[in-house]
Amino acid sequence: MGAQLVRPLVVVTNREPYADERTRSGTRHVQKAGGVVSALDPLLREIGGDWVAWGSGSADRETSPGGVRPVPLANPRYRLHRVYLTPEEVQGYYTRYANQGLWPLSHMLVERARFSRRAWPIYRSVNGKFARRVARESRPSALVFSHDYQLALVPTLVRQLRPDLAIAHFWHIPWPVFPVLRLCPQYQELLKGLLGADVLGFQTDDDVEAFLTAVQRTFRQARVDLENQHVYWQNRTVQVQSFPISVDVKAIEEIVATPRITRWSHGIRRRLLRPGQQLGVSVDRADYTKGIIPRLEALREFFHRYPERMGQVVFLQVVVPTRSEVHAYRTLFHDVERETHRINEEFGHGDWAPVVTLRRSLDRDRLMGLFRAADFALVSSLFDGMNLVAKEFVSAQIDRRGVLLLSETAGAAQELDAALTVSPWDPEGFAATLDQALSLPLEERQQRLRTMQQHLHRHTLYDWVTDILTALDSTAYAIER
Ligand code: GDG
Repeated sequence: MGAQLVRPLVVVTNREPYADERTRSGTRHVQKAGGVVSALDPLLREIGGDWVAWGSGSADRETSPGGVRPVPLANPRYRLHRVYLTPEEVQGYYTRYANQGLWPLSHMLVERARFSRRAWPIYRSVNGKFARRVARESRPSALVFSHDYQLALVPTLVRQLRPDLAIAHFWHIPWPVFPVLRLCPQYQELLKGLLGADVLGFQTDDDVEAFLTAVQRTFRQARVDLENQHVYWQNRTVQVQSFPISVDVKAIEEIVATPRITRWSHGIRRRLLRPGQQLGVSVDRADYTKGIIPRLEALREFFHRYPERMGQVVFLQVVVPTRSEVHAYRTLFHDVERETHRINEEFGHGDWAPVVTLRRSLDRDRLMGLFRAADFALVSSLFDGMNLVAKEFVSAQIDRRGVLLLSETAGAAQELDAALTVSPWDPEGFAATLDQALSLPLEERQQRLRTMQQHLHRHTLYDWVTDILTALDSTAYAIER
């Protein structure tokens, strides 16, 4: 990719792309995992700019004089501006309001959502902290690109401080339907916060429609143009549009074709499989929205219904630790281990264990190598804004032998329509589709992958960002691939 920066860019996210952690012998510089970071870091490395984020690493303060850390360390390409939060702020803004309130609500898992009256003012004031930092670091005429449910108030707060800036905000997770949104006591404030943006991006048209409906039902003074996806609000036009996020398909193809990852990829098959067996994979943050337990239940159902499949499949589930400060996330690990153990006890025999659970993160190159190595991938989220793992799996399948089983309630399903569809709410159906996947002729596997790979080549990560920034200012960027 070649890109030319015409107006300065300021990215704003909750999570920082790089953290510095204290160790016994000094400090360690780590790149953080997660959808948002893996989408934006390659872009800023290419075009440069500024990134404002919460400095969450234990050694962040020492390593960033004046709160600024040029990154990546080995070859600095952009400036990371760290916003520091007190433990009370982290608890109120991040753990409680964002992760125990907005996250489950947006995924329509209403019984898990709790909105604390004490957390709300903290969420608001931390959004203010981010907005002030953005206002301070942004050069005149900069484009601000803020992100997600932790920072819903940033667009309006930045606009109040710096009306000269153009602001795009992208909402990475689903937008809940109005009867669900209304359960949040502060939903009107959240809508007002987001309407401070010039461009408001969502993953799918369903999200856009749900957002526009909420605005229409809530504010009599807003004029909503459903057809052109505009809101006229406080003498401004807010463009509300879907921009499905994607992956850097070429970079993934290149990584998995290197001799090192090719060797690793073959090696993992040799280590895990006996001749004739197929390798299934799933990779998720340990999050209840990803449907890990329903997936394991479907696997159990699968071996019950199709006993002849015993010994034919090894399923590797990588569960990456995340948000361990939230109780529901800590208990999920135990549940995954319990379910894994149950399946292996019930169906395993000799040296064959149907499920292998890996509770740690892998480096990105190996992760892509694992996707290349797999015969099938299970992505069975309950709800998911997009799901980059599904797109990465398709991109990494350069040998074109893998089958993607994808939940229809993940945003990715709207584009990857050559995947086999599964529902985490339908274990029998899930099991039947898995049985079908294992017998899918090679030609059909290839055809399905080819269709999806072509789509990803036409809609890359760079198209996503170009489309958003061009919607903000058609003259802002020249990005060539
Ligand atoms: C949110 C939305 C939306 C995972 N394990 C490791 C690792 N990862 C990488 C994956 C992928 C990313 O993290 C996860 O992205 P997802 O899209 O699957 O999910 P969320 O984190 O929930 O992301 C989601 C996304 O934002 C972007 O808009 O798609 O719907 O929920 O890239 O590969 N990376 C490394 N090691 C791991 O162990 N290096």
